[in-house]
Order: sequence, then C-alpha cells, then structure tokens
Amino acid sequence: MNKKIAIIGVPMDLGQMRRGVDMGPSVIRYAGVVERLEALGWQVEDRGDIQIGRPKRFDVKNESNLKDLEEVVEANRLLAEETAEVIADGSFPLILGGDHSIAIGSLAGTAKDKENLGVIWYDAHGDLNTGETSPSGNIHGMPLAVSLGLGDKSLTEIGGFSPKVKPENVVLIGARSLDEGERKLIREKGIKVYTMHEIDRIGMPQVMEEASEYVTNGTDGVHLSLDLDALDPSDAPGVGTPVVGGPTYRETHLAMEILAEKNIVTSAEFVEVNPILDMKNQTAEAAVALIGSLFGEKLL
Ligand code: 6HN
Ligand code: MN
Ligand code: MN
Ligand code: MN
Repeated sequence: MNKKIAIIGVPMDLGQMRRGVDMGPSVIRYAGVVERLEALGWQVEDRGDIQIGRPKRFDVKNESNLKDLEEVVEANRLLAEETAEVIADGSFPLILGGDHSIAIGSLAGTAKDKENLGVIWYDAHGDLNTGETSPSGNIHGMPLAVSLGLGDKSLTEIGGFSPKVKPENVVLIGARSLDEGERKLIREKGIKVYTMHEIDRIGMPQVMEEASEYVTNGTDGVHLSLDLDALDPSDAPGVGTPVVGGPTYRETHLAMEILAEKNIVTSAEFVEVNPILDMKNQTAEAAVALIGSLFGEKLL
C-alpha cells in the first residue's frame, strides 16, 4: 500500500450550541488515530488544525437565521483550500471535526474538479436545513443542503462553485430525526435514504451493498461523512445532539469494513465528537476504531 493519508483537524464548535466539540480533533488524536493508521501500513501526515475565528458573542443569529455565520464561512473557506491541496498532492483527506458544519468546506475541497462526487451521509440527522427551514439556526444542521446548492450564498459559494454535489449522487444512512423541511426536500429531490426503518428491515450488510452500488454508479469519487451521532448513544454518548435508536458500534464497524472491502471511499470526515459530553473518551475511541476499519483493519 503506497497511499498517503493527510489528517486535517477542524476544531469548530460554532455550527451548534454546545461548546466542547472543538476539542474533537485533539481527543481523536489522543485516542491514537495516527498510530492506528500507521500500524495498518499507511503513510500518515498530520497537517494540524484549521484556524477557527472566535466570535465576540456566541450563537448570535443573523437576519437569515444563521448563527455565527462569518466565522463558519471563513473556517470552511480555509478547509476547502487545504482539502483541495491534499488531494492535488495525491493524499487521501481524512478530516476530523468539530461539528458537522465543516462538511461544507470538506465537500467544497473534495468536489473541486469532480463533476459527480458520490456522498455517503451516515448520520441520525439529514443536515438538510436552510436558514428558512431550520428550527435552531445551527449551521451544523445545514451542510448537506448547502452542498446541494441550497441556502445562504456566502455558504453555497465557498470554493467558488455551486452545487458541490447532485441529489442523485447522495445517500443518507441512519436517519431517524428529520425536520419537516428536510422531509419535504428529500421527497422533492428524490434523495436516497436508508432510515433506521430500512436498516432494521434489511440489515446493515444489505444496506451497505445497495448504498455502495448507488453512490458509485456514474460518480468519480465517494466522500464519507460520518457523524458520530449516527451511532446509538449507548455506544457513542459524546455528541451534542444524540438520538436514541441508532445502529450499534458493531453494525457501524461492519459498515466501515464493507466500505473498505469495496475500496470506494476517496475522502472522509468524522465529526461531532464532544469530550465534555463523553464517557472516558468512548466516542473518540469509537471514531478511531471505525477509522481503522475504514482503512482496512481486520480481526484476523
Ligand atoms: N448534526 N435538525 C436539527 C437542526 O437543528 O437543524 C439537528 C441538526 C443536527 C446536526 O448533528 O450534525
Ligand atoms: Mn447528526
Ligand atoms: Mn450531522
Ligand atoms: Mn474492525
């Protein structure tokens, strides 16, 4: 294996209300992500963290219902550049959050020069709100909509082009908390979703087979966006917006192993780990184990 992984930390906590998720990149490093990947034979370059501006007052909404918009835009602009640079350098970008608003920048960087980027959105939520539909004004509930070209221009225009992804190239897995505006958008755009209902019915192996087939059909790369709140909170308590009834640690592990076998993922991010809400770094350790599986770790 001669491929290189470049780690980019994004200590972002302004896309939501619970401080502490900015420590996500640190605790994932502390849980041994670099060592884990090196043990698998990967060449790893840790590029450190993206600089995040500090607002004078937190969580202040602008007239478009977007909290801390300026700082979120600026950080995502930097992340988009860094991600594109890593890809141009021939490395696999592995982005560590931070809250999920950072997917705006990682997708802007990843989708540059890709006409048809496939996206796997593994999350309890849809992250398909805009300022108009969001119940919270939290930008971490909006990154997938932004990447589809919907929402405030200062967000959709990051990277200088929009949209980053097409609805027919996106698949959601693990959804169990969707706002009314998000359901409407899913129906309108015909977005493929494996909610917990489908996972319960057909099982994770079948979901991953179908989803992998779906996102590779006619695409030129696949980005995995994994929100740790996708997992059941009993297995990943350290997240800001937990929702009961998610896939287990084992099921998610299996999902990563199937992706590794298929060798389809070309960029990834692991987001929403908040050590203040965690139990003895359990969620960060889960993230590292899942990253190990995604990059080819096997039990035997
Ligand atoms: N996440 N749908 C809710 C909102 O405020 O828009 C929750 C979003 C959660 C976002 O977990 O990345
Ligand atoms: Mn979520
Ligand atoms: Mn999310
Ligand atoms: Mn494993």
